[in-house]
Amino acid sequence: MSGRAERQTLRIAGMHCASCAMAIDMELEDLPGVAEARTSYARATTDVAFDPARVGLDVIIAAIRQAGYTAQPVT
Ligand SMILES: [Cu+2]
Repeated sequence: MSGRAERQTLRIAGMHCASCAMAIDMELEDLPGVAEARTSYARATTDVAFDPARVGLDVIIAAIRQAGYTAQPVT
């Protein structure tokens, strides 16, 4: 573990129930470099913690898109 973690909130579009949020968490936590993903269906956001040396935000957003949703970084 490098101990370096970056946190980012993403706004998610396309979720229609709480299991969509769980599906996104599982997809993201399968990615090497992602430490934690917490998706809220109610808030339509994902809070993701990742090691920027191992995985980029573009890869995270692509994985969400692959699962059938869209993601936009919240600044
Ligand atoms: Cu759903």
